[in-house]
Amino acid sequence: MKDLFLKNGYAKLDRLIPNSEVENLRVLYDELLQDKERTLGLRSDLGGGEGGTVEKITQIMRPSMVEPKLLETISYLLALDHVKDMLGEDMELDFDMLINKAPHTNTPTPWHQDAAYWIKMPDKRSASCWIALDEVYEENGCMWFIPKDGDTILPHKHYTEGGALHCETDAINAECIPLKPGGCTFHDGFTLHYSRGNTTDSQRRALILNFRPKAMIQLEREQGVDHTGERKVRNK
Ligand SMILES: O=C(O)CCC(=O)C(=O)O
Repeated sequence: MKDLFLKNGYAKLDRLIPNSEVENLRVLYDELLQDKERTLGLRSDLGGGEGGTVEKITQIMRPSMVEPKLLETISYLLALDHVKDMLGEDMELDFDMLINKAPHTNTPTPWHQDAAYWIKMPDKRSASCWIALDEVYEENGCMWFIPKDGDTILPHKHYTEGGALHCETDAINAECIPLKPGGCTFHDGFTLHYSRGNTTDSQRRALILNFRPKAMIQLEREQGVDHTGERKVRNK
């Protein structure tokens, strides 16, 4: 996995966490999805919907600030172990997020590189662990990746004001990664990725943990970046 991650900028792990842990996470996850009061300010529709309409792609930033029990689950520890193994002992959790695709919302997450959302950092190591809490496949929005080609960032734009960033890319080499619940992918900040909309009868729940070097987290915090704020292009 380490070799593939370092070569392509992404890799998959068929099982990160046991089914019992998937069950625990689903309970906490669904409570957060339903609780619009406690998640206010951290929650938005990545699919560009406005307040009042059905959320197509619910994104909740830093869910463990609202529900600290998440940090007691073994997912965070297991993901960090893999990331340290791939990128070094100084890697730490920067932020977590939930991204849920509601049934029959059919809204893709557009092609983008996560680093476009982040400030410029001298140490470019990062890994996002995308944990599937449902079985994921093309029709409900599993992840697709394009093997990365260096650390350049393509120009990114918003589709809608405050909505997801996207960039133009040739997706001919894109690889689709279906997963069972409890499986995960790791991708770095420069790896292009996307997911199709959810056209099925059930939700597509993912918990995403982002890791980077401790010193870079400090740099972000000094610049006021804690991943609770607006979505915008920060890294041009
Ligand atoms: O869950 C998705 O559809 C997109 C996830 C994503 O863009 C990310 O984890 O960086």
